Amino acid sequence: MPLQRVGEEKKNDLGRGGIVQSMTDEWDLSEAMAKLSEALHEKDMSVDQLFNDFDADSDGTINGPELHNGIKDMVGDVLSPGQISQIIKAFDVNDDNRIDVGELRTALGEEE
Ligand SMILES: [Ca+2]
Ligand SMILES: [Ca+2]
Repeated sequence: MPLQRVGEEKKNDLGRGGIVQSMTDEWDLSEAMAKLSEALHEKDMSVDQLFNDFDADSDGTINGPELHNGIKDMVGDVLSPGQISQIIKAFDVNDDNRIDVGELRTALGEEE
């Protein structure tokens, strides 16, 4: 094991302690968001970078398929369409069924 940063250990237990069941009823939106936020910090990316990464067609919004692929690449979880739409609903402030960069910032609690 390489050096482990103190304080990270507790958070990582959630994802690494066991098999992550992304396809069950146990799936939990807040946990998915926490993982996304954690991945962001691990990769040392800003929310803007993450957004540009997810927004495959660069139209300034993230739709369902983009979110699905983005989470798959970023977190490694393959989410169901139902789970994706739960995330979009939770993030989507202006109700256009897409996530814009401001909504993503709010959702991930960017502190800048
Ligand atoms: Ca897009
Ligand atoms: Ca929106």
